[in-house]
Amino acid sequence: MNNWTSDEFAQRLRDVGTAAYHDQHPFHRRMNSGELSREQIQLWVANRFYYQKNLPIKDAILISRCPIREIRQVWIQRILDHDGYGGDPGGIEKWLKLAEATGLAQADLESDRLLLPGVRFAVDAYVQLVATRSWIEGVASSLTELFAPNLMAARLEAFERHYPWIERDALAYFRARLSQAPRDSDHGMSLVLEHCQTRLLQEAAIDALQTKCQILWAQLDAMDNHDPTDTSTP
Ligand code: AHQ
Repeated sequence: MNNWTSDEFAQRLRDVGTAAYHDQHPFHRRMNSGELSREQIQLWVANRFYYQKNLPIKDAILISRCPIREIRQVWIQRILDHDGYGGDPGGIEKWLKLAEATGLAQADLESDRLLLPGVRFAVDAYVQLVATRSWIEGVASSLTELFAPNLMAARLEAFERHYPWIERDALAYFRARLSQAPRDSDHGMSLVLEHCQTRLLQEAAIDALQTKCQILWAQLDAMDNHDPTDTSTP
């Protein structure tokens, strides 16, 4: 089979998100229309923390598997964005501030006390995907962020309108993603278009992105199906 042209390949990558990105998940739809309870917001913040704290781990694994120095030099910024660097406390610190603004204690997140099995296994599957597939498939899996800016903007608007009990400053994490996500997805898209030079690699990139969409979707399934007042979670 012959390769897709660059334009056709890029369009097929975008089509994956159009069909399966988690902005369309019922939990996000209810969040963005103001229907979530305080407990459901807390459940989401606590469970998404497990995703957030595993991002730098995932990115460090990707860097360790990428043989091209120039790519590693750029990709390392993602780790600094989350772990913090110099004067910037980083995204994990911002997420902990968001948690406190929802009424959670930082210890609730650090201890994984509220972590649902479905979220744990979905996030661990993301780290495993990057640890076991080629580095360029790992890059392709991060391209869900092509679709993140619209979701971040909708989320910020929804939180300010429907959840005024969360102070605006606590939403700093999402404001930072408005510029970090497009910067990252521009870089990721250019790498995937440049380094997937066979039809086989192009299809592997599509599969990695589809798998990542399912990883994001599965986390919200777990939260959507959990009654936050039910304290019997294992
Ligand atoms: O805050 C998010 C983030 O830093 C990242 C990094 C990127 C990756 O490397 O997979 N994906 C991602 C995402 C973040 N936020 C999610 C959200 O809904 O708030 C979206 C998620 C993504 O689109 O993959």
